[in-house]
Amino acid sequence: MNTSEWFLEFVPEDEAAEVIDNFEAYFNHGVLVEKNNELREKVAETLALAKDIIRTKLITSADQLDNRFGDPSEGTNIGNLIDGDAGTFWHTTWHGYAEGVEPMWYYGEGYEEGRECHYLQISGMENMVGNCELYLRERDGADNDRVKTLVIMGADDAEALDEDWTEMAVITLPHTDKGEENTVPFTVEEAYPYIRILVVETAYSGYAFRSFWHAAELQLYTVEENPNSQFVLMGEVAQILQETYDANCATPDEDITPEIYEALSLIHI
Ligand SMILES: [Ca+2]
Repeated sequence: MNTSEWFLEFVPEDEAAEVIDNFEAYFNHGVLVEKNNELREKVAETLALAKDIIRTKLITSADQLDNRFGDPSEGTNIGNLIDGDAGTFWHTTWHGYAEGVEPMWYYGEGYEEGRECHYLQISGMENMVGNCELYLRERDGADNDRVKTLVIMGADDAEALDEDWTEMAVITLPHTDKGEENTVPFTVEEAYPYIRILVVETAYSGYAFRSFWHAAELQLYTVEENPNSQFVLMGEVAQILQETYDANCATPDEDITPEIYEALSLIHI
């Protein structure tokens, strides 16, 4: 007569830890989300490596930065934005209006109508098109007026009238606490040699939006994939990984399920 039997198998300690870890993820949603975020980071690294991403810095000289809104005491050195030093910053004017310059009035959809915005104007941006990235580091010590939402506008002429600037992108930073860093992808359909970065919302402790803002570091990049990369050579497999990753990233943390986690985990070898 056949009977079923149980076998006890030796499992190495690290494998056992992984089994327990996965088991916990099924019953504790916080653990699942944490593991899913770790997995997203690993997949993002794999994808970037496979695509052989070429990242090009677009602000290479402080001469590209127009200091019309620089504060007379804390905004005189606009090069502070690109000096690689988190301890130095640039501040738009909080001593009344900048001389001879009016703040731009932003009428964009979704924002409070008639809000006045200080902007940073940048030249030499004719290559900012396609897949791009914004890097912004908040100041360590400032309680108020940290950048939260910004609008990028473009024009063919440095002196174009306000109404002739075209909206290129709207970006809300995910990390707006003191000293936090942001790297945010965005896409641009049409390039313009001049851009303006208008800040339309700030992060604060005690004050609402006051028009003026500051940042420790700010940079813009174009992000290109190598056309002969491993990603391209992998064909369909790479596409499926990309699509599964995109679907995972588009799912809010509260909706992450073990199945969604596993779908990405299984394909990422
Ligand atoms: Ca700096």
